[in-house]
Amino acid sequence: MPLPTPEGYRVMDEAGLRDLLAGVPEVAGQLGGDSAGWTIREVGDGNLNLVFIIEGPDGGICVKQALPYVRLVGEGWPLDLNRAFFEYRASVIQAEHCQGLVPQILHYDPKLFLIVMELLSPHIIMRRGMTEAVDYPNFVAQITDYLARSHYFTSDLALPAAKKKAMIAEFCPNTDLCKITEDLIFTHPYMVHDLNRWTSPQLDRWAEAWRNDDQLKLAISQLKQDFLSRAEALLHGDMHTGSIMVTRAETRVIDPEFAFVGPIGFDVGKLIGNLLLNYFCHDGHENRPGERDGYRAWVIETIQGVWHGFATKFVELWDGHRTGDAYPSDLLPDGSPALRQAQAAYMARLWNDTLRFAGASLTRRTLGLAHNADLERIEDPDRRAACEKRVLELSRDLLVNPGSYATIEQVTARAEALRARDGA
Ligand code: SR1
Ligand code: MG
Repeated sequence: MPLPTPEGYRVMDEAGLRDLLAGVPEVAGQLGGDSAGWTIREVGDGNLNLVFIIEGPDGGICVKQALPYVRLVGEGWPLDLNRAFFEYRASVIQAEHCQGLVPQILHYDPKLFLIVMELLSPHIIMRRGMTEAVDYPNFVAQITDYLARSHYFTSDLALPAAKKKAMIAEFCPNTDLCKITEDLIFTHPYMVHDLNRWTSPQLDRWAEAWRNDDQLKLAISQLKQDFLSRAEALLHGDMHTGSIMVTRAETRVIDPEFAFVGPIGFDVGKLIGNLLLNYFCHDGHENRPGERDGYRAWVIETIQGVWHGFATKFVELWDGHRTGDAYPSDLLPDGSPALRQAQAAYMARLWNDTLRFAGASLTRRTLGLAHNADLERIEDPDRRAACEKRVLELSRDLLVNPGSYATIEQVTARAEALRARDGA
């Protein structure tokens, strides 16, 4: 029995898409020529959706359609089609604040749960580039603009309370996608669960240790509570290097289908966690020890730059755009010591959140369902497991002892020390 879907919904194929797009003048105009001559390819290799690239004589576009189930798992895991709507809405909001850093949306079809957007070319998924040790000189400057602006301008620091509450209400129903995160990141890797997987038998004892570690289970449960309850700003919701497309000059953040109003540190921490994971993966890819030392140094610099750039820009926005209802200037005048104190406390909490969410993302990519190509592409399981053990060790420390890291340099130093200790 196929899964029930709303009237008017059908899974798109080449012919259906050709007809549909031919009927949307602004899209057909962008492709040019006769629709019969357009080339259409399904290229989706993500966990959830169909993705098509359509090319005509005048240009190309990208189409993303939600399936009524999790593509990675199949029809046994039904999934709300409305995620396409949340992605569309988040994309529109983010484009207001982060122009040039997100793909342009050309059309949304509410019956087909289908988004037509700008084709990013020659951009590639950043994770692919980073797994092959490609550096991106403009990445830090651009991603920190995105992180600071998308979060600041959707927070209570910039928005009046009524607008902020309306935004919370709009994204609140994205419960299916939040539930994926709640389960896959904050719960399953710390218990016995059919969906978990890891490099076995090398990591069997590590997975068991994670399940028996009360301190760790308390830390991840407290973090889950923060994720569930802290409505700070509109989040991307899946902010990792697989959700970023790059050239050496440009950065674009894609795929905000997990968007909801939550703790800012979740996005920042997830990105930093994924960069840390990439740092560790190169021991499994290099042809001779040390071959990728230069690249590792770039990754470390990038991790540091992401935190510093984000934190600096966020506070600058706060100083320059005090348009929200939180921390009113009537009580805390511009430039006053009291405002500085409020900012320092806010950023200290965000830092602590960032560390813990980074830690959580490291464990979920090693012991949970969805792994990262950075590590998955290491063919030799012994070499892969050696990298994964360092990932897990750092993960636990960030989750359980975030207070022992005062600076991002201390985090990267710890990552470097783990490699050095193992003689990597
Ligand atoms: C079943 S979806 C698995 C993961 O893919 C997405 O990229 C999210 O990270 C999600 O947790
Ligand atoms: Mg995605």
